[in-house]
Amino acid sequence: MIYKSITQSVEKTGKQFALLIDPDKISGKSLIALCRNAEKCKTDFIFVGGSYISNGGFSDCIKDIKKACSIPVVLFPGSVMQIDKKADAILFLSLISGRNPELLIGKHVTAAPHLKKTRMEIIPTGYMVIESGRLTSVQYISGTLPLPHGKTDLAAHTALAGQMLGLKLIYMDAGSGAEKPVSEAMIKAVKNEISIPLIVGGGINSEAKAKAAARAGADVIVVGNSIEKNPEQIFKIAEAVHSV
Ligand code: 1GP
Repeated sequence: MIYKSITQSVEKTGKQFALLIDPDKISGKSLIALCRNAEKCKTDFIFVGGSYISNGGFSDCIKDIKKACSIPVVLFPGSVMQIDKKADAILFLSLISGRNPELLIGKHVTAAPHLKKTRMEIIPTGYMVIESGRLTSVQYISGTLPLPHGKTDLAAHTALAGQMLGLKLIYMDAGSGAEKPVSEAMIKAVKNEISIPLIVGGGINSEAKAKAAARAGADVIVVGNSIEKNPEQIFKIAEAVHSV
């Protein structure tokens, strides 16, 4: 269902907006208020997860989101601990920009039997971490080198290899709070090379950056940090993405 909604939107050259919620950073009344606003501005998905989550409120966070709105919840897991059967789908991430076998297949073996018991939609996703100006949590936690910011060919060929391996989505991420988002040149190069949908996130903190990423070819734009700091910004970002 979720994957179908992405491919249908791509067919119509529509752009979708995903709000990323890190359960460590927001909870209670502010989370509920944010979800209600997300619904008002027709947010397409709520992604939940992060490369490092330290508190135990993951499951409660999803419960609260589900109570507050009817936007599909998609897990964006930083670890096997971030699986919750109340979610609608999971981005089953393989870190194809890195060379760490645990994140290419290892953790997946541990997660697979748990996922089989749930009814959630599994979306095989090629996850690419892109250099962003400074060390981000995802680089540190994954112990992998990001793909260099200016190496557009390498990014395009990595994404193409992911598609040839049968992955259904590519997610290019500069990392949460990145200084520089993924460049428009890299988004264009990757989009030209693949025929599966492209998600882009990390360091997108203005309407202009959201719009630029969508215009360059991103099909789904993810914003976390910036909206966490300024929740009212969600209206402008959603509008910027949907109007491309
Ligand atoms: C990070 O792509 C996401 O994994 C979103 O990044 O928090 O910088 O918006 P921000």
